[in-house]
Amino acid sequence: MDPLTNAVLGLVFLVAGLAATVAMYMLRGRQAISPAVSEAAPVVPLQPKLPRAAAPSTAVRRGTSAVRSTAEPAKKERRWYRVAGLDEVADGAVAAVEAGTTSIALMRQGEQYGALAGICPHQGGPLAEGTFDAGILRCPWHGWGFDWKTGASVEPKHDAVPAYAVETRDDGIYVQVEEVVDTVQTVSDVMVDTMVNWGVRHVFGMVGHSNLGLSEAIRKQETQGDVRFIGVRHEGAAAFACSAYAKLSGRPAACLTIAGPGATNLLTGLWDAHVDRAPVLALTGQVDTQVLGPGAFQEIDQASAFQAVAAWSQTVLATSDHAELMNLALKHAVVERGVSHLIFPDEIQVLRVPDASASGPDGRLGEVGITPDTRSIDTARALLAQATRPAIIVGYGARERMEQVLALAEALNAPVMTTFKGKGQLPDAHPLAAGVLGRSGTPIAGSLMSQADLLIVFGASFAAHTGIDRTKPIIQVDYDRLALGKFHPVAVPIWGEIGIAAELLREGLPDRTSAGAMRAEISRKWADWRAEKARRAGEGRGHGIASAAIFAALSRQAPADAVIAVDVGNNTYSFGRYFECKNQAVLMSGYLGSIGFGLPAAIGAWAAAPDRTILSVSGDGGFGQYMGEFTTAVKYNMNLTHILLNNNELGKISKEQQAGQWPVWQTSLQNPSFAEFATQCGGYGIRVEDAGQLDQAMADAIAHDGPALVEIISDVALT
Ligand SMILES: Cc1ncc(C[n+]2csc(CCOP(=O)(O)OP(=O)(O)O)c2C)c(N)n1
Ligand code: FES
Ligand SMILES: [Mg+2]
Repeated sequence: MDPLTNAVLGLVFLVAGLAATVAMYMLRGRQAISPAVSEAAPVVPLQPKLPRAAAPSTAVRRGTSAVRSTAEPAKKERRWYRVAGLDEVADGAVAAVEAGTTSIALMRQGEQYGALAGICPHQGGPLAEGTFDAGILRCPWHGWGFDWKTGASVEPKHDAVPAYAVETRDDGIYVQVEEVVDTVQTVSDVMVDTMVNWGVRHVFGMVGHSNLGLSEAIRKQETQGDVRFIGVRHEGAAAFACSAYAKLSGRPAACLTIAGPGATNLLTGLWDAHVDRAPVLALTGQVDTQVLGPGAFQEIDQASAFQAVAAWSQTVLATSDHAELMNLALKHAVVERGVSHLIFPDEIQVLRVPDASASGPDGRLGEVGITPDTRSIDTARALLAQATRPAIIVGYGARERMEQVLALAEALNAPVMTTFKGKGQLPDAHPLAAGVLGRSGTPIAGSLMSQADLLIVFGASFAAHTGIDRTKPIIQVDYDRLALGKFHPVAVPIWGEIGIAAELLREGLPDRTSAGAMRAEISRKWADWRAEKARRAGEGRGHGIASAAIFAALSRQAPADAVIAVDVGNNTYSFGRYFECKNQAVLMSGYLGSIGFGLPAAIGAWAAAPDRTILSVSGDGGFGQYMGEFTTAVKYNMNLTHILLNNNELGKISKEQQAGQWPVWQTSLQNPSFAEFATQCGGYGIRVEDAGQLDQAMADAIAHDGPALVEIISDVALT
């Protein structure tokens, strides 16, 4: 080939290759996610986001003009980058370097250099990891060869790879690349912007192959301070973190995954949110629409996989009204208090939509202050007037309305007991507090319920675990009509907002004269129970510390306003029974009852309430499921403390086997030193083998500024 033809051909290959590379690289994130982005100020649920420069109009524009977008050429600029020192690449070698955001295979032959795109045009093989010989760079995957200067394929019919200009300067080797510099918004930009307008401030997840366009939109929002991304080690932790975030704050956070395995990893945590009625937004990547169907790599039918758990699920298409899809996702999550799911095929994420507008929640949600119907209030008042020993049971659904419920309790002089999920909704030191009812509860609550002649139940779901006595007359208040009389008839089902209902019930109550008696009775029962707890705390068989001692110490050491995420197992039952709450918020995997919830939930709680002390409690079995997330806590310097009860056993399962007269089988655990593990992750770890060390160890761990773990050797039999 004569030199002129050679040069012309090289130029053609160069231009064609450049276009391909630019398109390919448009799909890629531009730089690493910065962990140092400042936390956005906490927001009121569903308020528009903080004002910022160049905020898009929140007007809803129906039918975005998305599809006209891709035909428009992106604005590009040529830039030189220093990619290597003068002697960094050995003669005859190829090295992987970066010119800005472009991956380059840099080759050296004598004093000459060649620079080709680092990604093979065949299936994306890493060219810089290939072989370079006699002026030909061969891809390590399937062996395609490319001329090291022009990028032309040495085999007929194969595509060329882009080649770049190289210069040797005094201070090193420079490569010139063409970069996209325009800021035309993408489908992802519009949707993430809309998501932020709905008040979503945190995204938990893992960036990867099929979500990079979406990740880029999140990254951009993060650099503006509007959203924070927390990269986890397992997507299941992202979903649990979102679930806990919503349980604590009432607001949705989002979780982000790739297609296939990333998406399926979310499912346990999403089920937790679904069955406990917590709003969560799941964002999953998907393969290109072009290859949807035949079973491409990592392609699964995500819509079907999420069908049973999602209140609402949609695939984002080129012709979708993108902002509106995000509106609907968040509206369903918030109103139905469940999981919404958006599937983002890869190429749709980066469709350019210059004329589309973001949207938001304005005018899309009604108030939830439902006033109960007067007939049911009148019937309930008549029952209250006759009752001599009414008792109040509060569930998790009443957590935001405790002030009104307690005012009613005071007026009635009624003891107030909580479900396990409602633990902490009133301080145990309150003169009418009777602690937790049921299997993880106190004998105080149990005996006061059995002596009551009327139960007034607010926001509880009548789980078997709580064991609300159905033989008693019951007034039940809930704002979910399906929850009323869910398993059996109740005397008066009241549909309405709990605070409003409690106030209406309080109005016109007859004067109750036995004011002091009930308080004195409750106080006596507490004294008896505390004496019993102290006796149990003193027990020891030389096989570890008794749970009563562990939770007595935690009751002393946990700050009054801490958030405590618990797990599942004997450790959790013991927490329910022995820990005495001040004003702490307790988070749990209630209806799903998944072990492993505790640590990821603490991560979610840390994001939702950065100013509160965050604690989590689990056993060795539960911690083992997501222990990798301790590194996540270290990475983001989360100020949280995990209390780990190590009994070398799936203790609760052993107990179940014994109770069912099965042999105890396969419940022993092979554990590392968890305290050392925490230290090796870069956190603070301490091991406690003696009850006398509990308080100091907990105090030190809680005082530590960053993630801490207290490993307590506990006795499996002393729960
Ligand atoms: C994901 C999941 N797998 C299994 C179970 C069943 N399960 C309930 S408690 C428990 C044992 C937990 O052991 P550990 O965390 O050590 O707590 P311990 O009972 O010893 O305090 C298991 C396996 C579950 N609830 N969730
Ligand atoms: S990916 Fe390079 S030859 Fe196949
Ligand atoms: Mg255990």
